[in-house]
Amino acid sequence: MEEKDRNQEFYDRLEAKGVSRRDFLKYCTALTASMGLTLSCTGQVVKAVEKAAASPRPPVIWLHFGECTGCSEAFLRTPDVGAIILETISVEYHETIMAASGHQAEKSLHDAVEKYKGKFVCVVEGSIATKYNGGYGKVADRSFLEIAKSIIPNAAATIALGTCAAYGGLPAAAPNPGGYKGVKDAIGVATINLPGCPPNPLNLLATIVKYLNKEKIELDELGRPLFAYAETVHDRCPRLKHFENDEYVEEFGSKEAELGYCLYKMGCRGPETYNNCPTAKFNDGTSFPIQAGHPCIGCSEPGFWDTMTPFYEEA
Ligand code: FSX
Ligand code: SF4
Ligand code: F3S
Repeated sequence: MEEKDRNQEFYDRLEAKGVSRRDFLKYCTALTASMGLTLSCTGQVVKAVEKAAASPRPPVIWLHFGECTGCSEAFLRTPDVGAIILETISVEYHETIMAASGHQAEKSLHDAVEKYKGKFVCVVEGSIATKYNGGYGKVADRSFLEIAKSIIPNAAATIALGTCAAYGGLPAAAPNPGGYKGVKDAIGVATINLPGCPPNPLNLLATIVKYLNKEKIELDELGRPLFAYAETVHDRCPRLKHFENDEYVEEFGSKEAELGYCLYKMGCRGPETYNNCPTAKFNDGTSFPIQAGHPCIGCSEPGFWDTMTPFYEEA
């Protein structure tokens, strides 16, 4: 099929899901910002997403362990970004959105792993109980630990979505009786970590697009893609003007920089938190915690919750 026709087919599929071409371009603009690129690169990003959508959709097995499902909710509640994500991957198993339950669900998981051994992408939400032989977290009488060990090593790549899967997150908060850990620490496999509680769906989309286009995803020493996590929240904060300098105003114009005063004295952890929230934003680019008037609580850092509490106190 010609490239033009393939792209048209992709746009038709999105249209059928209620995402117009105009909406798609809007998300590509947001995606460009979330990748830390200047807006003049939007055309390249559009092409990258089109190219990714034209490649065979990789089978994805999506596992849930100890967590609140906020990570899935974050992308399912951003329906257009969710639709684009679901147009580029083929979700073979996902407990929150699948119709099957009970034995039928167990069978579909088993069948998907057998069928796509070595080829599927595993997306993991939530952390894994490691103490007492994994006894503190089970599905269908199998521990998270056992499930993780039997499935994840068969994946072509593993994305740890959210702070829980990346570093342990809330289930690992003290005293952590179950010995909850992130995926890498629990079973020793390499993961691409997309922390955040919840993580930004645009960062998941950007990771999938890069993966499908066989672009190298540069990671920092904590397994986070540099395109999204190289700078701190503070580096791009719209309230930065009131903190130290006027560079932000020059770069982004004065409107956002007049948002209000710095929240550092209210306990803002923006200076020690690596994430692209100020440029990617949440809820279809509406806002992010600091823009909405709340200090950053460092939700994407390893050690969150323990190292970031008590909130509302200067670090
Ligand atoms: Fe954790 Fe995600 Fe926070 Fe919740 O699955 S990162 S508790 S938003 O849901 O894992
Ligand atoms: Fe930095 Fe937080 Fe102040 Fe923004 S509100 S300038 S992130 S300390
Ligand atoms: Fe989390 Fe701070 Fe962003 S609380 S969502 S890392 S602004």
